Amino acid sequence: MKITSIAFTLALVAAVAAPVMAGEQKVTVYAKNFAFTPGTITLKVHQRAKLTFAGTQGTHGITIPEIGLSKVIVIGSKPTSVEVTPQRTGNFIARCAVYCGVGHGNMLLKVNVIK
Ligand SMILES: [Cu+2]
Repeated sequence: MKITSIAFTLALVAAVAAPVMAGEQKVTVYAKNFAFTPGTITLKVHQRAKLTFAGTQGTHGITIPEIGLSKVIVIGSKPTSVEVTPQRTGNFIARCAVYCGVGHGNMLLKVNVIK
């Protein structure tokens, strides 16, 4: 458990300390009961993207394995940023990964990865 949390902390520090490269995509997605805003994001394949998730109401979660985001990110009041580099094009649908109430099942984020 300790090793896991240290590794997690180091990964977080690395993610925060990573310089933003020219041309890097930056997208912020807000989560509230029961929607992601924007509801659709578009990323370029093979291009690094910094995704920031911020909750404005409730606690939610997201995982998008199709673009390399395989662990659930819990979205609370503190924004969380992750970097991904999508490896294939396609239209994917991510669902809220933390049960948040009656509208949970309708809480979707469409992720389009284009050339
Ligand atoms: Cu939910």
